[in-house]
Amino acid sequence: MTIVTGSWRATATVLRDAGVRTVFGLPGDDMDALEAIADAGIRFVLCRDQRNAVFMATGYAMQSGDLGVALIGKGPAVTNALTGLLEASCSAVPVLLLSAGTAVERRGSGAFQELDQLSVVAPLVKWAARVDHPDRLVPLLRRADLVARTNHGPVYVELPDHLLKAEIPMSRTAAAKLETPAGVTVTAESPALRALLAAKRPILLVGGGMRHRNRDRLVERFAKKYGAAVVCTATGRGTVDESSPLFCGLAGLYTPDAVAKLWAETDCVVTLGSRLEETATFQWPESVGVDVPVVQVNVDAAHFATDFGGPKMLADARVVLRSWLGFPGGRGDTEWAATVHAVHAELLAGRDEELRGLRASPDLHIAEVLAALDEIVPANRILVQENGLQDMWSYRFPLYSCGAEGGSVVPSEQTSLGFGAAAAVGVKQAAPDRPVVAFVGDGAFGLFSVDLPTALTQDAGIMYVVLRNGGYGWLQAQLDQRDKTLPGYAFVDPAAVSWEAPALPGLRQVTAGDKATLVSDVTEAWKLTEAGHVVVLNVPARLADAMFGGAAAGGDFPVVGQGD
Ligand SMILES: Cc1ncc(C[n+]2csc(CCOP(=O)(O)OP(=O)(O)O)c2C)c(N)n1
Ligand SMILES: [Mg+2]
Repeated sequence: MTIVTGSWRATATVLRDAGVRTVFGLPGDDMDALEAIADAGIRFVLCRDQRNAVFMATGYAMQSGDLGVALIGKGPAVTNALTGLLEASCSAVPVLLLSAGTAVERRGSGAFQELDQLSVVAPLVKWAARVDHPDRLVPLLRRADLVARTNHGPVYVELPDHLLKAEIPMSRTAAAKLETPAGVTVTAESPALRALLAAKRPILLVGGGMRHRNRDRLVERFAKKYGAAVVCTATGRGTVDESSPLFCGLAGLYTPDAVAKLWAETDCVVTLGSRLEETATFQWPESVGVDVPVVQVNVDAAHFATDFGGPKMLADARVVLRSWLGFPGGRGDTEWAATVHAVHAELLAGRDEELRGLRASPDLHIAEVLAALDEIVPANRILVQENGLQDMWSYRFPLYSCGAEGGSVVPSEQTSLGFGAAAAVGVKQAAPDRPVVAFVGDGAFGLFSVDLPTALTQDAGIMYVVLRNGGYGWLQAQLDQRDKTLPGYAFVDPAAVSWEAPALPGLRQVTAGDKATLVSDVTEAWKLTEAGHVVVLNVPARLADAMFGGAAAGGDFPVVGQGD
């Protein structure tokens, strides 16, 4: 049996054999990990902040569908990574977090940066282990890999310091290739299928669980066969071709007005790989899940939303779709399909009209920036999003749409501020040949900024469109809605609207002046990005230019969680 000296060297070998090509992280004091990873031919993206490292690994996993790996030290390094684990967990993506740990002989002695790390990460991971003996290292790492890939979430492995120079036995066997059954047999008695066949006005909701599972356009074919409207959750975005005539935008909070009538009339909702969280189901009609069945297909029973009645199928949604497609029946050419086509066309016409109106007014609008990006950056771009007051425009189909070639990475229901800005670095690693555009608020960008130098070390073009409204616009809008003012407190600083990112060597910045120069500004930013630069396109934004008006814009401002 081969013996490898040192836990990190053995780990690097296991990772390499598992196909890992990139690790994101910030090693602890000892540099063995860095050296071992580099020697194994794996790229180590050296971050400044562990939270960002896990965000990057999560972005990598979301884009590639493959394992994202982050590597960190111990104690505060682990607590700092927790928000990253929260995102990976809520996005249900395969991420492996590796950390250092206190040596077994020092545990309980008040050792430097000692922490019960297993307890701290436990609620956020699918599986966690501490390797206490050299013999367990390879089997536990292999299990971590299997669990992360199949249980849809992050896993954690701690490598304590007493193994730093240990002799680690490598396995005599190659890592097992995971075998997953190719099909399920859905019979005519299946309650889910019966609900589907009985439906006259179905809506198909595509969740994040369908990412990387729609290679041959199964969803679009299924929708056509059954004449269903197709909508998606934020995380599910990029799975379906949004130029398909049955596509009608995002669900819940982001539902375009014209689509509300489809929700009012539907008689069956089919959801694929979604947990039906609050944002995705916001303002659904009361009848949905009561009189109108919600057919849910998920791989994990814990992901079923039990607030909604209707058949539940525990299976891979891709496999189920294939089976459903094979069944005779389906009513593609219905009145309902015609209604859905008409809604799709109405959305496109509405966007054109809205843009015409906005272009005719003197101010620069975020919607116009999105239209310019759509025009100038090639269609295979991946848009990486945040969830602030103003970047939220990018959630509104078809103001921004993700065509057949396009990609999208969106934060989970947790909407951790700064996720998208950091994830973009991981997305670029996963898709080096595609344009990556991060569409972020200045608050999110500020949180990420400590790792802007990290992005610059990668010699890969990323375009950051930073909407500068002077700070935390979302919170300012909440404050502005109150009857009672709180003098002396503000979440935005009007002077900061004209700020730029810190001047760093190699960083290119373009500031969008006004609408007259918008196209040339975006073109310049894109040309620099295409040439391999990290580019910040600073866009001054007015608080009133918000998708959900708020008091600032004199419109309605839905407060999620308080419903109405
Ligand atoms: C870690 C974290 N803290 C707080 C929040 C709550 N939050 C949501 S949006 C927002 C402000 C975002 O500011 P910015 O990115 O500039 O976007 P803006 O709202 O200004 O458009 C905050 C603090 C969050 N989502 N995540
Ligand atoms: Mg802001």
